Amino acid sequence: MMNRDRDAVRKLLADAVEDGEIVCFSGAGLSEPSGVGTFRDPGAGWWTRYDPMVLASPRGFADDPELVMRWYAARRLQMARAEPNAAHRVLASRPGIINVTQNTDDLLERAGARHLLRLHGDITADRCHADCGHVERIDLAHPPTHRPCPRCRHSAMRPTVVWFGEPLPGEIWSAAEAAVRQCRILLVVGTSATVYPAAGLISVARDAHATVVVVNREPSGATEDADHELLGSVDDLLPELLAES
Ligand code: BJW
Repeated sequence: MMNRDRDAVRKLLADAVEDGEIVCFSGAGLSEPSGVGTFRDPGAGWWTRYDPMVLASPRGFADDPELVMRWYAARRLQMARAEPNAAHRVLASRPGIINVTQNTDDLLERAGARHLLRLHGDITADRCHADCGHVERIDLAHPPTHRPCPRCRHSAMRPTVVWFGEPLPGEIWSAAEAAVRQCRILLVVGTSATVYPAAGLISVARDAHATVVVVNREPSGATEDADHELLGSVDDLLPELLAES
């Protein structure tokens, strides 16, 4: 039966964090209190207003690269204005927590997280779409528009993120799977848990007999696998659940 007891969860986390046995698997809800848009929240989520296949797929980029880069410029400006919130800060302050995130923003890094695996890439850089090897760091406050790759000139520059239909970075995925297989607690934070293979980490944790703790504003794709589910905002709940005793 699902347990919603905050004190029980706080105790579980306190024991496991000392032993370095927590993996936090996060999504867009972690950065929502910082003012970064989510993807599927009714009304506010990007995918409730725009077609993900137009903005976040190789086909969409081939069809209209100017549009895709304008959308990334808008998101980059939003991220440039954002600051890490209390949830980023508490996750980063606990060296025993391995952060596996689907988020492409740099807020966990800016909060000081040291052990961080980014499954869907990093929006703070662009690379050549044809993979000639050219990569450029981006100033989020001055995002670039559509432009050719300056090295190979055959293709265009694009964000170093993972679009639909593209594979996740292999080494990062393997490291995330290995960490989840070995953890005692998988803390699932601010994700609809609907995008694969990332959401499959929850089954990996279950198969390895880890305890699954979900912290989300509403029930999600992780609900049925949760041993504990706490509903609320991450910036309220995580500092309380991970408070040092
Ligand atoms: C709060 C809160 C607060 C809010 N406090 N909570 C069937 C058809 C077609 C494709 C597929 C299919 N089945 C599977 C696939 C594959 C596909 C997929 O999963 N599709 C499903 C959607 C159906 N997956 C892929 O294509 C992946 N690649 C792949 O499978 O490769 C295979 C391959 C192998 C070998 C060769 C080639 C290919 C890639 C997936 C890439 C996802 N990319 C995106 C965008 C790019 C990144 C960027 O620009 O930033 O990544 S999509 C978007 O979704 C983004 C996110 O990382 C990802 C997950 O979203 P997330 O984080 O869960 O956000 P939301 O908005 O969904 O949820 C937020 C939650 O927070 C909500 O529940 C809120 O309630 C909550 N919340 N505020 C607490 N304050």
